[in-house]
Amino acid sequence: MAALKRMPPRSEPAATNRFVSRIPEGDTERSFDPPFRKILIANRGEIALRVILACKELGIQTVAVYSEADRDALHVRFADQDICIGPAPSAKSYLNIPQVIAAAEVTGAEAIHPGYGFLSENPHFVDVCQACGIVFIGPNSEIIRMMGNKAQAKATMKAAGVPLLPGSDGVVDTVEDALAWGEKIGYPVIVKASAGGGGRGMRIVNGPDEMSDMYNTARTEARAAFTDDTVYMEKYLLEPRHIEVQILGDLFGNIITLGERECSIQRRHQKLIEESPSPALGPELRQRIWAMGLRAARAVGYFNAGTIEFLLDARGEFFFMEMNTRVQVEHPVTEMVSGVDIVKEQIRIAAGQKLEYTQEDIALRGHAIECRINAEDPFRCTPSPGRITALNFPGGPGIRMDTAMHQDAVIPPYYDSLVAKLIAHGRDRTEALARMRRALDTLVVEGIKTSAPLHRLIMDHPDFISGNFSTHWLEVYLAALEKERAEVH
Ligand code: MV4
Repeated sequence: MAALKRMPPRSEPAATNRFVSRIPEGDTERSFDPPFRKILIANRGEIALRVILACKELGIQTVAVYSEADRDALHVRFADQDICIGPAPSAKSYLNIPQVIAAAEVTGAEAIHPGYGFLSENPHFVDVCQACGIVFIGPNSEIIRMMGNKAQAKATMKAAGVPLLPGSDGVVDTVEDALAWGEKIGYPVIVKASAGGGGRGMRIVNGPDEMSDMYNTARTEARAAFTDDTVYMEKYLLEPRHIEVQILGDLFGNIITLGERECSIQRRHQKLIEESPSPALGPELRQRIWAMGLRAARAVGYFNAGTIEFLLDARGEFFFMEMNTRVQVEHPVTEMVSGVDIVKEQIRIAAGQKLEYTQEDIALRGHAIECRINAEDPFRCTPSPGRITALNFPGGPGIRMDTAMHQDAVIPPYYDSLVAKLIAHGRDRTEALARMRRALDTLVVEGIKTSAPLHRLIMDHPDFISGNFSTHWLEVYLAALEKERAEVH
């Protein structure tokens, strides 16, 4: 290669132009061991693509699996190999363990990345992978099994000294016990399915007169949804915030945190907006919640990427709610403030490599916010599958979009409605919000309806701008919007 011609030295005096370079020297040829030769991605959509991008950077070959509805999907196009594993319904394809394992075996994939959802928190799948000599990119099945049982997870955390809400110690087997716990805890209480999480099999009980009905419907719903109908109880917080702590751990017992995410903007137990750092935490509370996230992870010998969910009350007290043993949808906000590629770290950890970072290496910078773009009518909350006829992806400083959308893509009705995650980073929250507004204004998705217009309204709302909101804020705001529309029409 021809050497670049050096510019002649400038004649102006440089004395007034002093600066400090933060660019490290001697870092041009850092080598690394590729963690695996080939990975199968047992997922679809933006997260399958996200994993493929990490593999490409690491020099790892990729295998995509897909259902008959996803033949033309981008994760199939960008993988090195692809295998159809069944018809459109996920039970017959993305959840079909024998088909996924067979695809890994015929392609010689050494490891499987499960993404989120589907098989990502299925301890049986992890056991099958192990029996077949395939590395599961995540924690082991014992950790997943324990955290999947929310009553058991709480008992473990209590023993470790992680703060919990006042509640039943373990499962509540009869209405009589439920009434006794109701008196002890004090109303309102919430009945939650042990096998639940994310809102299903949950009932709020305002007084003893409601207990029998609510307890029984919670159990019936839990039986239908999870076959496991055991439930536990805890104090119901009226306007909590949902704050979660991102953890990374390796197989050598090193565990670090990448800080917290604020996830209170949700509807029907689906998060819509996430950000980091949380506007609700001051430095002292932030340190305490991180320390408890680390304590929770250490208590179970956690490894790979994980998230500890807390509820924060109006008085600034926080309580362990549950632990997620997968990479989360909202991991990009943490990547934007930490500079850590969480998916790459997951892969390296699974291959038995040490964490690339110590806690001291982690310096969180600025503010990041994510809007989940769903294929749905934003105000009616109904799905809007179909063909994408025109697209423009926002860009410019501080913008990232994780998506598998493409021109003429058909969004199938069978799966989650998430079609894109728009992430904005800035020096502070004000700059991140300004960048998000500008990105939403230049995002074009035609042919389907998306939640983008709702996000644009939220970005201008005084409560959102001030950071003053709880988990119920969005429901109240949507009801107000609905009322406004009813009056106009
Ligand atoms: C709670 C809670 C208040 N107190 N737990 C759990 C799953 C998550 N998606 C919502 N969850 C909640 N758990 C205690 N102890 C409030 C919520 C909650 C909620 C509950 C019922 C109906 C709507 C809700 C919306 C946001 C948060």
